[in-house]
Amino acid sequence: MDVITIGDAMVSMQPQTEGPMRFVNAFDRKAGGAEFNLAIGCARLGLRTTWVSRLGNDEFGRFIRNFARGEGVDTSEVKLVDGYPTSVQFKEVYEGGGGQTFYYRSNSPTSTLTEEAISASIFNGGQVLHITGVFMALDKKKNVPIIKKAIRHAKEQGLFISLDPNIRLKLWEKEEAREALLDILPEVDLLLAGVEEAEILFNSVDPDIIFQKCRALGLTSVVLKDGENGSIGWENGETIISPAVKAQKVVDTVGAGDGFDAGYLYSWLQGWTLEKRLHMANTIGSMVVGVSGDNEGLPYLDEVLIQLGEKEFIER
Ligand code: KDG
Repeated sequence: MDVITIGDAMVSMQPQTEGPMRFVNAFDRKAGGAEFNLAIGCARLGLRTTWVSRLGNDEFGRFIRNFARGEGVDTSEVKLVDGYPTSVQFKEVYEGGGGQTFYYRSNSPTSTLTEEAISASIFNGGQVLHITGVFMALDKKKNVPIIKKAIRHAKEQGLFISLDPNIRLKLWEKEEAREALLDILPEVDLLLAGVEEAEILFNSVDPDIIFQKCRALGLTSVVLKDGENGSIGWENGETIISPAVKAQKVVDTVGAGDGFDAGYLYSWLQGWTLEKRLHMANTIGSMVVGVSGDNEGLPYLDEVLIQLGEKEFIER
């Protein structure tokens, strides 16, 4: 496998109209979840990707598992469990692509994912373990040890550890997130954080201070994602500012960060320069926001190459 990730997924009810949810009468049934989106993004780029999860043994669970399978994600570590209905999120979307999410996931099927399920064999032949704060936030007490075990196995087998804090303040308090994530960071090689998340973690918005603090924790690479302002990368003392790639349109910003991460990991695995990796990641982020849904806008490799001007677009 190229990339292995662990986390929850939900049925995502995407509103057909903009504005407050209390006035929305029709939704499209889609699927979402930070680690799930990342797995789809990686698979669409051609990476061999494993997603470790638990879903309800119900129609929604089957829908999500089949969706992931259809995208070519390895779901051999996704089990459908009885007694825990598949989680659901309802989204509110406003003009300009922003909005908010309402979660119905307090008893997520991933409650049944235990440390024992994280065997060393999951990481055999893998290259990257990607983890995010969402899974940790769902049950800090149980899931942080799971993540630590996954990191231990992954490191023993030489995998690169990537972390996106993905701090969801509807799932945990800033202080809790900070404490848990800072505890994990010394085990991580690459941090892919939004600027607001970096501020929560490091009490600073100054990239140099953030990079210094990360270096002190032993990280070798840090990327700060700043949405429509682009991103800044730091690796082994080198800092690169990568300007934003302008989105053709912005209809739904959810999932852009996961697309960014998938693009970054893909290009890291290709051995591309930091500058090229950031540009690839920014480009994918800009493509994701143009499509409604958490992962529908994640591009296939050919589509990004066309966007990057590296492949010709033939209309007909
Ligand atoms: O990163 C996007 C995801 O966060 C979204 O698909 C679902 O909010 C979500 C979550 O908590 O995973």
